[in-house]
Amino acid sequence: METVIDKIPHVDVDPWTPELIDEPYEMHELVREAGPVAYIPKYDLFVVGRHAEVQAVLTNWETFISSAGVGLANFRHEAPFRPKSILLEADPPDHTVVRTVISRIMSPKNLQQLRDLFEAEAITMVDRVLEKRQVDGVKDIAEYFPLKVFPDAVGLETEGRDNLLLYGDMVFNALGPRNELFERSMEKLKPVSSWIMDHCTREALRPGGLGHLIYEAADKGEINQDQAAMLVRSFLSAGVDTTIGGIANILLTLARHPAEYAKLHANPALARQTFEEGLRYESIVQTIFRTTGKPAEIAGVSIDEDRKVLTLLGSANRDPRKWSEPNRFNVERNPVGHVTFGAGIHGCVGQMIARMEGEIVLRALAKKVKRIELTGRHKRHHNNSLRAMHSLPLELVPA
Ligand code: OVM
Repeated sequence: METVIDKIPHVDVDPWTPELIDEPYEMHELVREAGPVAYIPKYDLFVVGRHAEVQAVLTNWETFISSAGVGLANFRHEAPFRPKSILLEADPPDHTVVRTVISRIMSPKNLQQLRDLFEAEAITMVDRVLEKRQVDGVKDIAEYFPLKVFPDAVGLETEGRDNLLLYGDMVFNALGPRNELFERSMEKLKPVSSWIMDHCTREALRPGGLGHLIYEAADKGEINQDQAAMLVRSFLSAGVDTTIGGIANILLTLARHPAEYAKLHANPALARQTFEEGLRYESIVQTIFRTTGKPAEIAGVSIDEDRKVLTLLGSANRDPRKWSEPNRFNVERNPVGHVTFGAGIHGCVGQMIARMEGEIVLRALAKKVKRIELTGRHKRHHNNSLRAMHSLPLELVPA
């Protein structure tokens, strides 16, 4: 019998090879131009790369569910590598309860109280990197800043924070296939995940921090103690590698676009929209999946229940059907509608703190750095779903 798979375009690609992780944009174009929905034979997978369909899938949580996992693994048939996230890997009504709590903790009012602290840290950091002049944009800026301010805000001790990097790498690798990248990042699974879980307890969290606020919600009976620990785990899973990658990517992009950096330097008030355009231009999260929880339809194509659908976020962000000159980095563009933070009920709950971190770093740089020059080749850090960086040799020219 002919099935829908025979009727839609097939794209014979493996998005998780080192080559395509390094440089995904031609593959994105191939997927987008093949059709609104295509099929990847190697993984027996449906894929959407156009903005409209990515948006449609992500905003239809009744059909495209998260509780069967948001990676390639289908939790109806395969065990997750760790206990499921009660936030990321859940559907309403369970999801709604915990999302409400965590949304309130990440409210603009709470985040505003962190702003002065973040700004002071950024200024100190920029003064230090300007003194060195030759820096690694990854180690000295992109990793340094989020690894300082975010765990501080959550209320975590300083000791052992490198575990956060290793854990984030695992969590995001686990969204892809069980390939060598996944296996290698899992080698330290036991010590790293026990460090993480030990730091999700009430006792590990400074009173007044964002982590402790989760336990206060438990004290009020909104969630239970186990859920509180799991929500802290969500902070520690999603809050570090993501912002690090976002900052690394915008540093590389600015170094490659000196005229755009000059605009930012002339007008540091462009910091927030520059970071936003950076998020569109190089989406830090590249791939996220849904599973059809019932028979579904995408752009007129019928898809059976219990199928995995891959949404290519970085591709949607450069879809010419949505954006004019999508491959041009333009700090004066207003990139509303990019899907780097996803969309719908699972849209990134940390997006406001992420934007705040990016904006503050860029403004501090813009004020004191005249030019950002690439002094060598950057190296990507390969991860199954993050567009991450290993190193970025830069010279910072003082103003
Ligand atoms: C989590 C979580 C949330 C968002 C992203 C993420 C894949 C994890 O709840 O653990 O990384």
